Amino acid sequence: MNLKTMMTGLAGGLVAAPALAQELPVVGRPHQGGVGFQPAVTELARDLQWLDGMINVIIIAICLFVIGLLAYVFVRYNRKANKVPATFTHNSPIEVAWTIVPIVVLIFIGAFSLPVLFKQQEIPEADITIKATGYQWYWGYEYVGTDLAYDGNMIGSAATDGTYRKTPEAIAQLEEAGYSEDEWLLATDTAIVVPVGKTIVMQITGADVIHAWTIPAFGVKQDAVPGRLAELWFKPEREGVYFGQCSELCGIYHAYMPITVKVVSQEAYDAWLAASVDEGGYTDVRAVLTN
Ligand SMILES: [Cu+2]
Repeated sequence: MNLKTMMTGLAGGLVAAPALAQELPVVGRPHQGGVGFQPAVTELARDLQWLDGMINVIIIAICLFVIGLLAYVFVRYNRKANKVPATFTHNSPIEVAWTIVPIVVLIFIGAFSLPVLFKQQEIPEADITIKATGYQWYWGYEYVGTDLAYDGNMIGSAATDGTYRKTPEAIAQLEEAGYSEDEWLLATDTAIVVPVGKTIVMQITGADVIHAWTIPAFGVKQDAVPGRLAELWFKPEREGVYFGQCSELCGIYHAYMPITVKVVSQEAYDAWLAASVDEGGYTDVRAVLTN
């Protein structure tokens, strides 16, 4: 490292440190006017996005075929072009064909979709297990095997400023937490922190009514049903910030209980976990990010 790089780095560090700049890129979030998927950062998400594309091709082909048949019938068999209509009522070969062909199409789709489903449902050995409990209207998290447990409330929700509106105070809280103004309704005061490249198993349950925990970029979603403990798993491949939202209508503030996951390096995770266990609750992961 030459002197200039060192000085620049030092100066940058001095400027950035007090503000605790958000150093993780925001990877998984919805965009205004967006229609596609969020970037896939797990094998599960890649699988289901591929499956969606493949089934779309089949659907479009079937739609074009049916529209083509209809157009042909309109032109060829209208009253003018076909003055004497046929009077037969059965055609066995066609009836067999329109029974067999859809069965083959469904078997083909099932042959690709069931393995994708089973991969989600067969929970592998976990590197880290986290329990998520849905409450009206926030999420509670417990790092299984440690004493660490904390809640995740939306910034600008009842717990943080009591209004559920995008007030100047809520915007200030967002900025202080390292989020942009348009991440209101997505960003939470704490986040789930996990290391990149590790298998994370989430145990999902509900405390009052049914909620659902999801991170679209991971390709996972699971209902949080009171009295039941369901599981999902993911192995994130890219460091960054990922947002999700409660996905089961759970009451008046359902739209105000988002989910934030921060995927960091193993070293940052270890440092964050130690600091948080020490403090007896969530500590800001930005304090231990070194990149
Ligand atoms: Cu909900």
